Amino acid sequence: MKLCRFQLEDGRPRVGLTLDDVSVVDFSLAGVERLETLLESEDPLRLVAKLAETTMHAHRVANVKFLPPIEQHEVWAAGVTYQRSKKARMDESQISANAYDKVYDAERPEIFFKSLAEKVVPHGQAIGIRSDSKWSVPEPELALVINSHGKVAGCTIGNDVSARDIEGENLLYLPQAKVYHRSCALGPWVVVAPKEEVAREWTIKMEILRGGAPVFTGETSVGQLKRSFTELTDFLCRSQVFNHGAVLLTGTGIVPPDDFSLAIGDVVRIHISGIGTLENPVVVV
Ligand code: DO4
Ligand code: MG
Repeated sequence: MKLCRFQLEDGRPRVGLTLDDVSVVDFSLAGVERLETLLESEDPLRLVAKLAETTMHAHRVANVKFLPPIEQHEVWAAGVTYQRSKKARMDESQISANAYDKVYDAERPEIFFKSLAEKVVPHGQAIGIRSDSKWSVPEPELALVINSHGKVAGCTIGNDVSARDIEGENLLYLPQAKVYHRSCALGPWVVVAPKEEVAREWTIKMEILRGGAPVFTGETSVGQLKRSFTELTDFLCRSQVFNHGAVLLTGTGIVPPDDFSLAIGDVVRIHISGIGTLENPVVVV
C-alpha cells in the first residue's frame, strides 16, 4: 500500500492511496487531512486497509500535483553505508579519507541533519545544484519514514543532492555540501510498513538525462546496505525527540564517475523497485 500527499486545482493538501500507481484514492473525503495521522497509528496497514474499503473518489495520477510525503518530519541522512560510497569519499578527499574508512566499520554510523520538511522538494519539482560548486551529484537513497516512537512506519525514495567538491575540500564543510536550497527530494509514495527482509530485495536504479538522453545510469540493491534499519533508526533516535517523526535517508550505493557533475536542465530519475519513481529536473540555486 502506497500513500502520498497531493494537490488538485483548489491547492488544498490532500492524502491519497494508490494500489495501481495510476489512480489516487482521495482520503480527504474520509476526513483524513494529514499523512502523519496514518503513520502515527499503531497499525498503519490495518487503518489504511480499513479506509480503502470505504468507497471514495479517485483521481488519475497524471492530474495531481505531488507534495512532499511528509508534513513536519525532520529529515536526516546516514552516510558511508555502502562500500561504493566509502570508496568514493576516500578518493575525493585527502584529509578526510581516514574518517570515511573508520566510520564505515565503526559501531556508530555517520548521521547528519539534511532538511526541514518545508524545504523538501517533491516528485516533479526542481532539485538544486549550488552556484558555488563545480562537482554536484544526486544520491539515490532508500528513505525510512519513522514515527514519533522510533518505529519505521514506511519507506520512500530520497535524493541527497550533494556538492562533492565542497565536501571533499574539508569534512567540516559537510553541512554546506549537503544542506542548502532544493538539496533534498522525497517521494512520490510512502510504502506503508514494509518488512526489512522484503525491502532488502529491492533494486535502486538511477538514470540522469541530459537533453532527453541518458548520460549516466547506475544500479544497486538495498541488500548492499551495510547496516540494518533497526541499527540506523536506533542511533538516530538516541537522546533525541521527534514529536512528528523523522525521515532517515539510508545512504547511497550509486556514485557517478568522478568526471561527472550535474548540470542545469538535467533530469534525475530514481527508481526503487518496491516503491516507484522519483523524478526531478535540475536548476542552479
Ligand atoms: O560524509 C559523507 C556523506 C555520505 C553520504 O551522504 C552517503 O554515503 O550517502
Ligand atoms: Mg547520501
